[in-house]
Amino acid sequence: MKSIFAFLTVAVFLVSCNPAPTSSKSSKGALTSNAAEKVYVAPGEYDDYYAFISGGFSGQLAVYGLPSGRLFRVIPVFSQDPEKGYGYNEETKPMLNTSHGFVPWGDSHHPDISQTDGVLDGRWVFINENNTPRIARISLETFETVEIIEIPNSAGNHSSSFVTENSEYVVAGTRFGIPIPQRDISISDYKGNFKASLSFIKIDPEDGEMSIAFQIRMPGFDYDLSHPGRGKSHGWFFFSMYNSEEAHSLLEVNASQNDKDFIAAVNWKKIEEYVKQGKGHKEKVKYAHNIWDDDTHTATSTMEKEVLVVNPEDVPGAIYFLPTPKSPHGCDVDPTGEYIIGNGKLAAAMTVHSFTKMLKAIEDKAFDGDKYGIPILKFEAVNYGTLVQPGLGPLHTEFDTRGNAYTTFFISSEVVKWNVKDLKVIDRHPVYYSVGHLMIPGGNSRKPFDKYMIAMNKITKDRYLPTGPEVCQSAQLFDISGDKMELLLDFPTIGEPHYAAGIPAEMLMDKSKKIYKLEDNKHPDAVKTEADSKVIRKGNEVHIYMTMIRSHFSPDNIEGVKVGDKVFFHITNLEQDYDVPHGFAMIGANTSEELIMPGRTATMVWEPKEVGVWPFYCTDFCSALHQEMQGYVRVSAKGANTPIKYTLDDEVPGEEEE
Ligand code: RUQ
Ligand code: CUA
Repeated sequence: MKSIFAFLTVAVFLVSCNPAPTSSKSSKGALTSNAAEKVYVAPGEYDDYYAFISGGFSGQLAVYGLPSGRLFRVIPVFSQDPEKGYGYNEETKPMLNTSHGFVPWGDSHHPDISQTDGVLDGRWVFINENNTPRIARISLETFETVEIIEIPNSAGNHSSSFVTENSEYVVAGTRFGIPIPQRDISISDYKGNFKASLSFIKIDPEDGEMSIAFQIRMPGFDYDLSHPGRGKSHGWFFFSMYNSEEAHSLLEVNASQNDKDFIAAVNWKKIEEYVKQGKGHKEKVKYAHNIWDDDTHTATSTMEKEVLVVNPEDVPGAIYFLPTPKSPHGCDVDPTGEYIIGNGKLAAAMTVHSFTKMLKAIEDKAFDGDKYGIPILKFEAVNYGTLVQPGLGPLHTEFDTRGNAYTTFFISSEVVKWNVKDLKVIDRHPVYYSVGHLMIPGGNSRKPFDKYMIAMNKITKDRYLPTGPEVCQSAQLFDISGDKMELLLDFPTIGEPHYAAGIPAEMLMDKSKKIYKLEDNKHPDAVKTEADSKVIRKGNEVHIYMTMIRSHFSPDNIEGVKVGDKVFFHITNLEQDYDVPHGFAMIGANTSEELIMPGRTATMVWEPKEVGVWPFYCTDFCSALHQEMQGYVRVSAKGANTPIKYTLDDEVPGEEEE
């Protein structure tokens, strides 16, 4: 217990004795004179890289340019977003459906870009939700969330969402042990009774659709992070874990007792074979699978009822434990696939395991007992070596193409560059402060693009103008092309960034979608010409089929709505030009605006509560006559007999033609 307190004391000490606030005059000292030039992207010019940075407890994914650090866009994923109507309009609400019902918020951690042959292919980015376990897939053509799958038998979906080198699988692993199936038992019965799940989610190679192929039922340790093997270790997946003690209270002490926890090495190819033979058992579960359809512009949510579960003892030779000091957080595999690095948060050294040695140890049966039937490999038999005293509190490691690793140290607030083969520190650089993840574009693949690295920091007090008690979240950009890391730029981020994924801009920019073709719009409530716009009453529902084009709605005067009605605005944006979305907002509506892209349809529900004449308007400044883009709905009393009437310029749309 003492050693933990020692670490915590060091942590507090290091955080609290950071340099005094810098003034704008003195702050440039640490930078070389041409740093500004290196990050300057002139007006109208493009950045070299896209960086997708997790929004942490915002639940979203933010898109930045590198090297400028400019924020381009926040992609709503697990949380409602009133800016875009995501999770508010009828089309996107099903995306946030779960087995717990509609969940408007999530905690997003680790984005990872799809790969082909171990190289980024720029098709999709996946990201995990930690709280209500889910994995999302985002299209890199539309920069929209197109699928969310819930993970059953899981809690604290943290060791996720990493992708194998041909995007065969994206994995999801649980941080919290839970009773599986969930049931009413005493928490003190944790040990042996609480279990964990490692889920392998198949990715359809054509359309990217996810489906849970199998779930491995593991002992109730806390699986923290994971990485796929690559190259020679393709076919394996590595999961770090803490709490091999199976503690259930005051984990900061009770889960820090063992000198070594484990990295679990999972031979997924072997389990895939086993499953192909029809083995494993099905368990009754409930999890939501939500898919966005780009033709109908609508999401559907299906409640799935079954999952295939594999017990490790039934597939001998598929899973091994690699002893790893001490409560490892990050678990990273280098681009060659040979080195597996355990970032032991409480360890004085970094542990590097060798994949080749691991295979040999398995062959030699160099075991050190087992845990719940899973063989523990002898530490010496798998360990390549250790990097002694590199810093305090290692969390995550990324790689370049030159055999170097870059590790973040939370407690000593620095990034350390070291050579993986020689186990020698080459360079170290302070960060401001308490760094979590770092990211090199493609750093998770066989081909990193090793020009820039960003460090994502948890604490930034004194780095920015204060904004009350809540301080900026922040990233720092480094040039890593030379021998020494060079700090270039600080830039704020949204939420608390965990991991990020980066990709050269040229791989995405040309395929970025510009408009939705009206003729391809298969939304059942779309109207494709003004003449087709109309209003229909069905009992106490009023359906308004509306169009929008610069700079009016059709219809723009609607009468015959009554208090107690449920009014559906089905709105189609008729524009077919890039960069002309229109918005829609209705006074008093208990929802967000709609922001509708050219050629798309979206639906907003409004339940008027008061008699009167109520205006609506376009929220997006779309033309010189944007302010004129407005209209009215007349609302009569509940029992009134005002007939339905809808007009544009006092004419019924489409009537002249008949
Ligand atoms: S975590 S700061 Cu959510 Cu990936 Cu390590
Ligand atoms: Cu349309 Cu403003």
